[in-house]
Amino acid sequence: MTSARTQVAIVGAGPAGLLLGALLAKAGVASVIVEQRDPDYVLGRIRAGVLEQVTVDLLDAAGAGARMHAEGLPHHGIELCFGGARHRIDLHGLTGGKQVMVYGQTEVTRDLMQLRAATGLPTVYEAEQVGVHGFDGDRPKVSYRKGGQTHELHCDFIAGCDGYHGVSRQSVPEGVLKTFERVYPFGWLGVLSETPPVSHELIYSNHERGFALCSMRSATRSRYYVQCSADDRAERWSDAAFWDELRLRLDRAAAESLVTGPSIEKSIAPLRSFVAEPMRFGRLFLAGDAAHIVPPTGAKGLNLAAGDVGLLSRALAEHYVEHSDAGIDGYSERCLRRVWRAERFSWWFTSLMHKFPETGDFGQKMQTAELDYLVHSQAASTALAENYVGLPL
Ligand code: FAS
Ligand code: PHB
Repeated sequence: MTSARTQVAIVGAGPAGLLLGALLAKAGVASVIVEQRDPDYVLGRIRAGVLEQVTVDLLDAAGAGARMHAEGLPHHGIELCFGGARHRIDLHGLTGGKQVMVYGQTEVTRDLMQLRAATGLPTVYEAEQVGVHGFDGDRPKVSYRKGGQTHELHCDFIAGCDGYHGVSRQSVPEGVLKTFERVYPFGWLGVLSETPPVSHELIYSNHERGFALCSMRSATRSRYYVQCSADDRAERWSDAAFWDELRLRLDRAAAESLVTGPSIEKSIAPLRSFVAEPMRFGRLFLAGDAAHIVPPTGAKGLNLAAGDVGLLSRALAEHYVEHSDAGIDGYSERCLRRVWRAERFSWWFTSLMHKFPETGDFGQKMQTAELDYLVHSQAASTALAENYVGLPL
Protein backbone atom coordinates (compact mmCIF):
# COMPACT_ATOMS: atom_id res chain seq x y z
CA MET A 1 0.00 0.00 0.00
CA THR A 2 1.19 3.56 -0.72
CA SER A 3 0.30 6.66 1.32
CA ALA A 4 0.34 10.27 0.14
CA ARG A 5 -1.02 13.61 1.39
CA THR A 6 -2.53 16.71 -0.17
CA GLN A 7 -4.68 19.59 0.99
CA VAL A 8 -7.82 18.84 -1.11
CA ALA A 9 -8.60 15.42 -2.60
CA ILE A 10 -10.95 15.79 -5.58
CA VAL A 11 -12.95 12.74 -6.71
CA GLY A 12 -13.85 12.99 -10.40
CA ALA A 13 -12.09 14.66 -13.36
CA GLY A 14 -15.15 15.95 -15.15
CA PRO A 15 -15.68 19.70 -15.56
CA ALA A 16 -16.44 20.23 -11.85
CA GLY A 17 -13.35 18.43 -10.55
CA LEU A 18 -10.99 19.90 -13.13
CA LEU A 19 -12.28 23.46 -12.70
CA LEU A 20 -12.07 23.17 -8.91
CA GLY A 21 -8.46 21.96 -9.15
CA ALA A 22 -7.56 24.85 -11.42
CA LEU A 23 -9.20 27.50 -9.22
CA LEU A 24 -7.56 26.05 -6.09
CA ALA A 25 -4.18 26.10 -7.83
CA LYS A 26 -4.65 29.81 -8.58
CA ALA A 27 -5.24 30.33 -4.84
CA GLY A 28 -2.13 28.32 -3.96
CA VAL A 29 -4.08 25.35 -2.61
CA ALA A 30 -2.78 21.88 -3.54
CA SER A 31 -5.08 19.15 -4.86
CA VAL A 32 -4.97 15.65 -6.29
CA ILE A 33 -7.77 14.46 -8.60
CA VAL A 34 -8.74 10.77 -8.56
CA GLU A 35 -10.75 9.69 -11.64
CA GLN A 36 -12.10 6.21 -12.37
CA ARG A 37 -12.00 6.47 -16.18
CA ASP A 38 -9.34 7.41 -18.72
CA PRO A 39 -9.15 10.87 -20.33
CA ASP A 40 -10.55 9.71 -23.69
CA TYR A 41 -13.68 8.34 -22.02
CA VAL A 42 -14.27 11.59 -20.14
CA LEU A 43 -13.80 13.61 -23.35
CA GLY A 44 -15.98 11.22 -25.34
CA ARG A 45 -19.19 12.03 -23.45
CA ILE A 46 -21.07 14.60 -25.55
CA ARG A 47 -23.01 16.79 -23.14
CA ALA A 48 -23.57 20.47 -22.56
CA GLY A 49 -23.19 23.20 -25.14
CA VAL A 50 -24.14 26.54 -23.54
CA LEU A 51 -22.04 28.46 -20.98
CA GLU A 52 -23.40 31.26 -18.78
CA GLN A 53 -21.25 34.35 -18.13
CA VAL A 54 -20.52 33.07 -14.59
CA THR A 55 -18.97 29.95 -16.11
CA VAL A 56 -17.02 31.97 -18.70
CA ASP A 57 -15.66 34.20 -15.93
CA LEU A 58 -14.63 31.20 -13.79
CA LEU A 59 -12.83 29.57 -16.73
CA ASP A 60 -11.01 32.86 -17.31
CA ALA A 61 -10.12 33.08 -13.60
CA ALA A 62 -8.78 29.52 -13.77
CA GLY A 63 -6.60 30.40 -16.79
CA ALA A 64 -8.54 28.09 -19.13
CA GLY A 65 -10.52 30.59 -21.20
CA ALA A 66 -8.28 31.41 -24.19
CA ARG A 67 -9.61 28.85 -26.72
CA MET A 68 -13.18 29.43 -25.54
CA HIS A 69 -12.87 33.13 -26.49
CA ALA A 70 -11.16 32.25 -29.76
CA GLU A 71 -13.54 29.49 -30.89
CA GLY A 72 -16.68 29.90 -28.81
CA LEU A 73 -19.79 31.54 -30.27
CA PRO A 74 -21.34 34.41 -28.25
CA HIS A 75 -25.13 34.21 -28.59
CA HIS A 76 -27.55 37.08 -27.97
CA GLY A 77 -30.83 35.24 -28.51
CA ILE A 78 -32.68 31.94 -28.83
CA GLU A 79 -35.77 31.05 -30.87
CA LEU A 80 -38.92 29.30 -29.68
CA CYS A 81 -40.77 27.33 -32.37
CA PHE A 82 -44.44 26.41 -31.94
CA GLY A 83 -47.57 26.38 -34.10
CA GLY A 84 -45.35 26.25 -37.21
CA ALA A 85 -43.60 29.57 -36.51
CA ARG A 86 -40.41 30.75 -34.82
CA HIS A 87 -40.24 33.59 -32.28
CA ARG A 88 -36.93 35.12 -31.18
CA ILE A 89 -36.22 35.81 -27.51
CA ASP A 90 -33.77 38.73 -27.40
CA LEU A 91 -31.64 37.60 -24.46
CA HIS A 92 -29.21 40.52 -24.89
CA GLY A 93 -31.86 43.22 -25.10
CA LEU A 94 -34.06 41.82 -22.33
CA THR A 95 -31.20 41.41 -19.81
CA GLY A 96 -29.38 44.72 -20.27
CA GLY A 97 -26.67 43.29 -22.51
CA LYS A 98 -26.03 39.77 -21.18
CA GLN A 99 -25.19 36.85 -23.48
CA VAL A 100 -24.36 33.14 -23.40
CA MET A 101 -21.34 31.41 -24.95
CA VAL A 102 -21.87 28.36 -27.15
CA TYR A 103 -18.81 26.16 -26.51
CA GLY A 104 -19.12 22.41 -25.94
CA GLN A 105 -18.46 20.73 -22.59
CA THR A 106 -16.01 18.43 -24.34
CA GLU A 107 -13.86 21.46 -25.26
CA VAL A 108 -14.18 22.94 -21.76
CA THR A 109 -13.00 19.64 -20.32
CA ARG A 110 -10.15 19.40 -22.85
CA ASP A 111 -8.95 22.91 -22.00
CA LEU A 112 -9.05 22.15 -18.26
CA MET A 113 -7.23 18.82 -18.75
CA GLN A 114 -4.48 20.54 -20.74
CA LEU A 115 -4.17 23.30 -18.14
CA ARG A 116 -3.83 20.77 -15.33
CA ALA A 117 -1.25 18.75 -17.24
CA ALA A 118 0.72 21.91 -18.02
CA THR A 119 0.82 22.92 -14.36
CA GLY A 120 2.00 19.44 -13.41
CA LEU A 121 -0.77 18.95 -10.88
CA PRO A 122 -1.43 15.24 -10.19
CA THR A 123 -4.47 13.50 -11.70
CA VAL A 124 -4.86 9.77 -11.16
CA TYR A 125 -6.85 8.27 -14.06
CA GLU A 126 -8.26 4.73 -14.19
CA ALA A 127 -8.42 4.52 -10.40
CA GLU A 128 -10.40 1.49 -9.24
CA GLN A 129 -12.49 0.88 -6.13
CA VAL A 130 -12.37 4.53 -5.10
CA GLY A 131 -13.55 5.10 -1.52
CA VAL A 132 -13.95 8.19 0.66
CA HIS A 133 -13.37 7.87 4.41
CA GLY A 134 -13.10 9.78 7.69
CA PHE A 135 -14.82 12.93 6.42
CA ASP A 136 -16.94 13.13 9.59
CA GLY A 137 -13.73 13.64 11.55
CA ASP A 138 -10.54 15.65 10.94
CA ARG A 139 -8.53 12.97 9.12
CA PRO A 140 -10.32 12.34 5.83
CA LYS A 141 -8.77 10.21 3.11
CA VAL A 142 -9.50 8.79 -0.33
CA SER A 143 -8.51 5.21 -1.10
CA TYR A 144 -8.23 3.56 -4.52
CA ARG A 145 -6.55 0.70 -6.32
CA LYS A 146 -4.23 1.09 -9.28
CA GLY A 147 -1.38 -0.98 -10.65
CA GLY A 148 -2.32 -3.87 -8.39
CA GLN A 149 -1.80 -1.74 -5.26
CA THR A 150 -4.00 0.03 -2.75
CA HIS A 151 -3.28 3.73 -2.38
CA GLU A 152 -4.33 6.09 0.41
CA LEU A 153 -4.55 9.84 -0.21
CA HIS A 154 -4.70 11.69 3.13
CA CYS A 155 -6.10 15.20 2.95
CA ASP A 156 -7.73 18.07 4.79
CA PHE A 157 -10.88 18.08 2.66
CA ILE A 158 -12.59 15.89 0.04
CA ALA A 159 -14.49 17.40 -2.92
CA GLY A 160 -17.02 14.92 -4.33
CA CYS A 161 -17.12 15.93 -8.02
CA ASP A 162 -17.93 12.41 -9.21
CA GLY A 163 -21.32 12.93 -10.81
CA TYR A 164 -24.74 11.41 -10.22
CA HIS A 165 -23.47 7.81 -10.03
CA GLY A 166 -20.34 8.66 -8.05
CA VAL A 167 -19.17 7.19 -4.75
CA SER A 168 -19.14 10.45 -2.73
CA ARG A 169 -22.84 11.07 -2.20
CA GLN A 170 -23.39 7.35 -1.72
CA SER A 171 -20.83 7.35 1.11
CA VAL A 172 -22.82 9.76 3.25
CA PRO A 173 -24.36 7.87 6.19
CA GLU A 174 -28.02 6.85 5.90
CA GLY A 175 -30.50 9.42 7.21
CA VAL A 176 -28.16 12.40 6.83
CA LEU A 177 -29.10 13.09 3.24
CA LYS A 178 -32.46 14.38 2.05
CA THR A 179 -33.08 13.89 -1.65
CA PHE A 180 -35.68 15.33 -4.00
CA GLU A 181 -36.32 13.78 -7.40
CA ARG A 182 -38.56 13.83 -10.43
CA VAL A 183 -37.92 11.43 -13.31
CA TYR A 184 -39.44 12.55 -16.61
CA PRO A 185 -41.32 10.03 -18.79
CA PHE A 186 -39.05 10.68 -21.78
CA GLY A 187 -35.42 11.17 -22.85
CA TRP A 188 -33.42 13.15 -25.40
CA LEU A 189 -32.01 11.41 -28.47
CA GLY A 190 -28.99 13.51 -29.45
CA VAL A 191 -27.01 13.55 -32.71
CA LEU A 192 -23.71 15.29 -33.44
CA SER A 193 -22.98 15.96 -37.14
CA GLU A 194 -20.33 17.75 -39.21
CA THR A 195 -22.99 19.90 -40.84
CA PRO A 196 -23.64 23.65 -40.70
CA PRO A 197 -26.24 24.57 -38.06
CA VAL A 198 -29.77 25.07 -39.38
CA SER A 199 -29.85 28.53 -37.76
CA HIS A 200 -27.25 30.89 -36.24
CA GLU A 201 -29.07 30.70 -32.88
CA LEU A 202 -30.57 27.78 -30.91
CA ILE A 203 -34.12 26.70 -31.78
CA TYR A 204 -36.25 25.14 -29.02
CA SER A 205 -39.35 23.53 -30.58
CA ASN A 206 -42.64 22.53 -28.94
CA HIS A 207 -44.45 20.18 -31.33
CA GLU A 208 -47.35 17.76 -30.95
CA ARG A 209 -44.93 14.97 -31.97
CA GLY A 210 -42.55 16.01 -29.20
CA PHE A 211 -39.76 18.44 -28.31
CA ALA A 212 -36.79 19.18 -30.57
CA LEU A 213 -33.68 21.32 -30.10
CA CYS A 214 -31.32 22.65 -32.77
CA SER A 215 -27.96 23.56 -31.27
CA MET A 216 -24.37 23.64 -32.44
CA ARG A 217 -20.69 23.32 -31.51
CA SER A 218 -19.26 25.55 -34.29
CA ALA A 219 -20.17 26.95 -37.72
CA THR A 220 -19.54 23.49 -39.18
CA ARG A 221 -20.64 21.16 -36.37
CA SER A 222 -24.26 20.81 -35.21
CA ARG A 223 -25.93 19.22 -32.22
CA TYR A 224 -29.60 18.20 -32.53
CA TYR A 225 -32.02 16.53 -30.11
CA VAL A 226 -35.51 15.04 -30.36
CA GLN A 227 -37.62 13.94 -27.41
CA CYS A 228 -37.94 10.15 -27.33
CA SER A 229 -39.51 7.57 -25.03
CA ALA A 230 -37.64 6.86 -21.81
CA ASP A 231 -37.03 3.24 -22.86
CA ASP A 232 -35.90 4.05 -26.42
CA ARG A 233 -32.49 2.99 -27.69
CA ALA A 234 -30.17 5.05 -29.91
CA GLU A 235 -29.36 2.00 -32.05
CA ARG A 236 -33.02 1.79 -33.07
CA TRP A 237 -32.67 5.10 -34.90
CA SER A 238 -31.08 5.28 -38.34
CA ASP A 239 -29.65 8.66 -39.29
CA ALA A 240 -32.41 9.01 -41.92
CA ALA A 241 -35.12 8.30 -39.33
CA PHE A 242 -33.62 10.91 -36.99
CA TRP A 243 -33.42 13.62 -39.68
CA ASP A 244 -36.97 12.87 -40.85
CA GLU A 245 -38.32 13.17 -37.29
CA LEU A 246 -36.40 16.37 -36.63
CA ARG A 247 -37.76 17.97 -39.81
CA LEU A 248 -41.33 17.07 -38.78
CA ARG A 249 -40.87 18.97 -35.50
CA LEU A 250 -39.49 22.20 -37.03
CA ASP A 251 -41.10 25.10 -38.87
CA ARG A 252 -41.16 24.85 -42.67
CA ALA A 253 -38.21 27.20 -43.28
CA ALA A 254 -35.95 25.30 -40.88
CA ALA A 255 -37.10 21.90 -42.17
CA GLU A 256 -36.34 22.91 -45.75
CA SER A 257 -32.94 24.44 -44.98
CA LEU A 258 -31.75 21.68 -42.62
CA VAL A 259 -28.42 20.24 -43.85
CA THR A 260 -28.16 16.59 -42.88
CA GLY A 261 -25.19 14.26 -42.82
CA PRO A 262 -23.83 11.17 -41.09
CA SER A 263 -24.03 11.20 -37.28
CA ILE A 264 -20.63 11.21 -35.57
CA GLU A 265 -22.27 10.58 -32.22
CA LYS A 266 -25.75 9.37 -31.31
CA SER A 267 -26.93 8.85 -27.70
CA ILE A 268 -29.94 9.05 -25.43
CA ALA A 269 -29.88 11.07 -22.21
CA PRO A 270 -32.43 10.35 -19.49
CA LEU A 271 -34.13 13.39 -17.98
CA ARG A 272 -34.49 13.91 -14.27
CA SER A 273 -34.57 16.66 -11.65
CA PHE A 274 -32.61 15.74 -8.54
CA VAL A 275 -31.19 17.52 -5.51
CA ALA A 276 -29.36 16.13 -2.46
CA GLU A 277 -29.36 18.30 0.66
CA PRO A 278 -27.14 19.39 2.31
CA MET A 279 -24.07 19.55 0.01
CA ARG A 280 -21.54 19.35 2.86
CA PHE A 281 -20.85 16.58 5.40
CA GLY A 282 -18.02 17.48 7.74
CA ARG A 283 -14.96 17.59 5.49
CA LEU A 284 -16.74 16.22 2.41
CA PHE A 285 -18.22 18.72 -0.07
CA LEU A 286 -20.44 17.67 -2.99
CA ALA A 287 -20.31 19.73 -6.19
CA GLY A 288 -21.93 19.45 -9.63
CA ASP A 289 -23.90 16.40 -10.70
CA ALA A 290 -22.84 14.60 -7.50
CA ALA A 291 -25.30 16.89 -5.70
CA HIS A 292 -27.91 17.82 -8.31
CA ILE A 293 -29.24 17.02 -11.78
CA VAL A 294 -31.41 19.17 -14.02
CA PRO A 295 -33.17 18.25 -17.28
CA PRO A 296 -30.90 19.77 -19.99
CA THR A 297 -33.70 21.95 -21.44
CA GLY A 298 -32.47 25.05 -19.62
CA ALA A 299 -28.76 24.34 -20.29
CA LYS A 300 -28.01 24.58 -16.56
CA GLY A 301 -26.22 21.35 -15.61
CA LEU A 302 -22.67 22.32 -16.45
CA ASN A 303 -23.25 25.90 -15.34
CA LEU A 304 -24.51 24.85 -11.91
CA ALA A 305 -21.43 22.64 -11.53
CA ALA A 306 -19.21 25.62 -12.32
CA GLY A 307 -21.05 27.81 -9.82
CA ASP A 308 -20.63 25.19 -7.09
CA VAL A 309 -16.89 24.92 -7.55
CA GLY A 310 -16.56 28.68 -7.84
CA LEU A 311 -18.05 29.00 -4.35
CA LEU A 312 -16.16 25.96 -3.02
CA SER A 313 -12.77 27.16 -4.27
CA ARG A 314 -13.31 30.55 -2.59
CA ALA A 315 -14.38 28.86 0.66
CA LEU A 316 -11.36 26.55 0.76
CA ALA A 317 -8.95 29.35 -0.16
CA GLU A 318 -10.47 31.44 2.66
CA HIS A 319 -9.79 28.55 5.06
CA TYR A 320 -6.14 28.25 4.11
CA VAL A 321 -5.27 31.88 3.39
CA GLU A 322 -7.48 33.88 5.76
CA HIS A 323 -7.94 31.13 8.36
CA SER A 324 -11.69 31.68 8.21
CA ASP A 325 -14.31 28.93 7.85
CA ALA A 326 -17.23 31.26 7.10
CA GLY A 327 -17.24 30.23 3.44
CA ILE A 328 -17.02 26.53 4.26
CA ASP A 329 -19.83 26.79 6.80
CA GLY A 330 -22.04 28.71 4.33
CA TYR A 331 -21.18 26.62 1.24
CA SER A 332 -24.19 24.32 1.17
CA GLU A 333 -26.78 27.02 1.81
CA ARG A 334 -25.31 29.39 -0.79
CA CYS A 335 -25.09 26.67 -3.45
CA LEU A 336 -28.56 25.31 -2.78
CA ARG A 337 -30.20 28.73 -3.26
CA ARG A 338 -28.74 28.90 -6.81
CA VAL A 339 -29.43 25.18 -7.39
CA TRP A 340 -33.14 25.41 -6.56
CA ARG A 341 -33.62 28.47 -8.78
CA ALA A 342 -32.04 26.57 -11.67
CA GLU A 343 -34.03 23.45 -10.82
CA ARG A 344 -37.24 25.46 -10.99
CA PHE A 345 -36.36 27.08 -14.32
CA SER A 346 -35.26 23.77 -15.86
CA TRP A 347 -38.43 22.03 -14.65
CA TRP A 348 -40.65 24.89 -15.91
CA PHE A 349 -38.97 25.04 -19.34
CA THR A 350 -39.10 21.24 -19.65
CA SER A 351 -42.80 21.22 -18.69
CA LEU A 352 -43.52 23.93 -21.26
CA MET A 353 -41.66 22.43 -24.21
CA HIS A 354 -42.13 18.66 -24.03
CA LYS A 355 -45.03 16.37 -24.94
CA PHE A 356 -46.59 14.78 -21.86
CA PRO A 357 -48.91 12.00 -23.07
CA GLU A 358 -50.95 12.04 -19.88
CA THR A 359 -52.02 15.67 -20.37
CA GLY A 360 -53.47 14.99 -23.87
CA ASP A 361 -54.79 17.64 -26.30
CA PHE A 362 -55.76 20.00 -23.48
CA GLY A 363 -52.20 19.95 -22.18
CA GLN A 364 -50.90 20.79 -25.66
CA LYS A 365 -53.34 23.71 -25.85
CA MET A 366 -52.17 25.00 -22.47
CA GLN A 367 -48.55 24.87 -23.63
CA THR A 368 -49.35 26.67 -26.89
CA ALA A 369 -51.31 29.35 -25.02
CA GLU A 370 -48.46 29.90 -22.55
CA LEU A 371 -45.92 30.11 -25.38
CA ASP A 372 -48.14 32.57 -27.30
CA TYR A 373 -48.42 34.74 -24.17
CA LEU A 374 -44.69 34.44 -23.45
CA VAL A 375 -43.45 35.61 -26.85
CA HIS A 376 -45.87 38.57 -26.83
CA SER A 377 -45.23 39.65 -23.22
CA GLN A 378 -42.13 41.69 -22.37
CA ALA A 379 -42.44 40.62 -18.73
CA ALA A 380 -42.71 36.90 -19.52
CA SER A 381 -39.92 37.02 -22.11
CA THR A 382 -37.71 38.89 -19.65
CA ALA A 383 -38.28 36.23 -17.00
CA LEU A 384 -37.21 33.55 -19.48
CA ALA A 385 -34.19 35.57 -20.62
CA GLU A 386 -32.97 36.33 -17.07
CA ASN A 387 -33.04 32.66 -16.14
CA TYR A 388 -31.54 31.45 -19.41
CA VAL A 389 -28.48 33.74 -19.27
CA GLY A 390 -28.01 32.71 -15.64
CA LEU A 391 -28.25 34.27 -12.22
CA PRO A 392 -25.22 35.91 -10.54
CA LEU A 393 -22.92 33.82 -8.33
P1 FAS B 1 -19.61 14.57 -14.57
O1 FAS B 1 -20.57 13.43 -14.49
O2 FAS B 1 -19.42 15.27 -15.87
O3 FAS B 1 -18.15 14.07 -14.12
C1 FAS B 1 -18.01 13.21 -13.03
C2 FAS B 1 -16.68 12.48 -13.20
O4 FAS B 1 -16.49 11.64 -12.05
C3 FAS B 1 -16.66 11.56 -14.41
O5 FAS B 1 -15.47 11.76 -15.14
C4 FAS B 1 -16.72 10.16 -13.81
O6 FAS B 1 -16.01 9.20 -14.58
C5 FAS B 1 -16.06 10.37 -12.47
N1 FAS B 1 -16.47 9.39 -11.46
C6 FAS B 1 -17.68 8.85 -11.26
N2 FAS B 1 -17.66 7.98 -10.22
C7 FAS B 1 -16.36 7.96 -9.76
C8 FAS B 1 -15.69 7.28 -8.71
N3 FAS B 1 -16.33 6.42 -7.93
N4 FAS B 1 -14.37 7.51 -8.53
C9 FAS B 1 -13.70 8.40 -9.32
N5 FAS B 1 -14.29 9.09 -10.34
C10 FAS B 1 -15.61 8.86 -10.54
N6 FAS B 1 -25.94 19.69 -19.28
C11 FAS B 1 -26.27 20.70 -20.11
O7 FAS B 1 -26.16 21.87 -19.70
N7 FAS B 1 -26.72 20.43 -21.39
C12 FAS B 1 -26.84 19.15 -21.87
O8 FAS B 1 -27.25 18.94 -23.01
C13 FAS B 1 -26.49 18.08 -21.04
N8 FAS B 1 -26.57 16.77 -21.49
C14 FAS B 1 -26.24 15.73 -20.62
C15 FAS B 1 -26.33 14.38 -21.03
C16 FAS B 1 -26.01 13.33 -20.13
C17 FAS B 1 -26.11 11.88 -20.59
C18 FAS B 1 -25.62 13.63 -18.82
C19 FAS B 1 -25.30 12.51 -17.85
C20 FAS B 1 -25.53 14.97 -18.41
C21 FAS B 1 -25.83 16.02 -19.31
N9 FAS B 1 -25.73 17.37 -18.93
C22 FAS B 1 -26.05 18.39 -19.74
C23 FAS B 1 -25.28 17.72 -17.65
C24 FAS B 1 -23.77 17.64 -17.69
O9 FAS B 1 -23.26 18.59 -18.57
C25 FAS B 1 -23.34 17.80 -16.27
O10 FAS B 1 -24.02 18.89 -15.64
C26 FAS B 1 -21.86 17.99 -16.12
O11 FAS B 1 -21.22 16.91 -16.75
C27 FAS B 1 -21.56 18.06 -14.63
O12 FAS B 1 -20.21 17.93 -14.48
P2 FAS B 1 -19.63 17.12 -13.22
O13 FAS B 1 -20.34 17.55 -12.00
O14 FAS B 1 -18.14 17.28 -13.33
O15 FAS B 1 -20.05 15.60 -13.43
C1 PHB C 1 -26.32 21.47 -26.45
O1 PHB C 1 -25.80 22.19 -27.34
O2 PHB C 1 -25.92 20.30 -26.23
C2 PHB C 1 -27.46 22.03 -25.63
C3 PHB C 1 -27.78 23.36 -25.77
C4 PHB C 1 -28.84 23.88 -25.01
C5 PHB C 1 -29.54 23.05 -24.16
C6 PHB C 1 -29.18 21.70 -24.02
C7 PHB C 1 -28.14 21.20 -24.77
O3 PHB C 1 -30.57 23.55 -23.44
